[in-house]
Amino acid sequence: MEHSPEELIGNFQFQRILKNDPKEKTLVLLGLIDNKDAIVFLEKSHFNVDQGSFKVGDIIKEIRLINNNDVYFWSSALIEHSLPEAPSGKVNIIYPATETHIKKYEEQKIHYITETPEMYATYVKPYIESMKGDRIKWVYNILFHGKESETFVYHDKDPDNGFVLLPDMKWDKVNMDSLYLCCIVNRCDISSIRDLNSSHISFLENLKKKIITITCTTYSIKADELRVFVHYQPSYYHLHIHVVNLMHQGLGNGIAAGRAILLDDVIENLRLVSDYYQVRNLNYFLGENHGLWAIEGFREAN
Ligand code: M7G
Repeated sequence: MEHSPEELIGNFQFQRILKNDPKEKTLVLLGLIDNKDAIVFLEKSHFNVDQGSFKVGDIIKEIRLINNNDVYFWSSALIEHSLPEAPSGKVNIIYPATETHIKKYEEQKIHYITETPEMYATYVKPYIESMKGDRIKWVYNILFHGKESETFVYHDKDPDNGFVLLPDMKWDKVNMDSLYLCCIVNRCDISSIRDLNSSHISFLENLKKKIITITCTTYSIKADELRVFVHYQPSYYHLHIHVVNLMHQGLGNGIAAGRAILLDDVIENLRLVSDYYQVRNLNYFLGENHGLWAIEGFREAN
């Protein structure tokens, strides 16, 4: 069942604001489409300026002085988008949205977690198993059912070492400053970094080398301009790697300490200690709406 975004937005009945972030310039709305929950995620694009032909007067439609003092002038303005062909915003829709989706996007208190190997074995691993099914259907659609294949940047079909590299749904595919690719591995036996050990080093090294070479040849960006990382906890438990322009700072918690771990650091840690991710405590932050936070034993063990 395919829907067009126009149709979904046209039928969207607003219910409440889940989150309104002034810094990230994002607004997340909850509503109903055909009596089913739906999430609409709005994000204002940042300025996409063509150095050669840019005239600031062309994009400012109304300017009204608020005040001035000495050499300082501040005004309100109606600003149009910098390049006429560039999108001024991005709209993501999740429909039908599950309770987990709603909770993920909702404003919530966050807590610092020190996850011991025992907490992982007792609470996190069973939680991960329970989250597989439908929650990562989109991953299997990409890997095995040709979904989004028209956008693939690269597809290596080898079942053990292969992967898909494709534009992440966070990227508008236009603005290079916010370049965001997602690399999803074909193998299904690695849910998170907790499953990695030294036997995966060459697999990860090969992955990293290929991701960087392909990204840099496809887009005019250099290797030292990329942030290549994984999340712990990730939202989806199937190994995937985030490949993002370093310039892209507007990612809030997505690139923060306590969530993002550089792929190079993962490899380096495995080189130093073979079972690094099995034996150590992992520190991260977690929203109160996260399924793990709902587990009393997990909260008490923290
Ligand atoms: P994550 O670390 O599991 O969670 O990353 P996060 O979403 O909290 O960052 C999953 C990544 O996959 C994110 O960067 C998502 O934007 C991206 N993503 C999620 N979905 C459902 C899709 C999708 O259907 N298509 C594509 N191309 N990317 C997706």
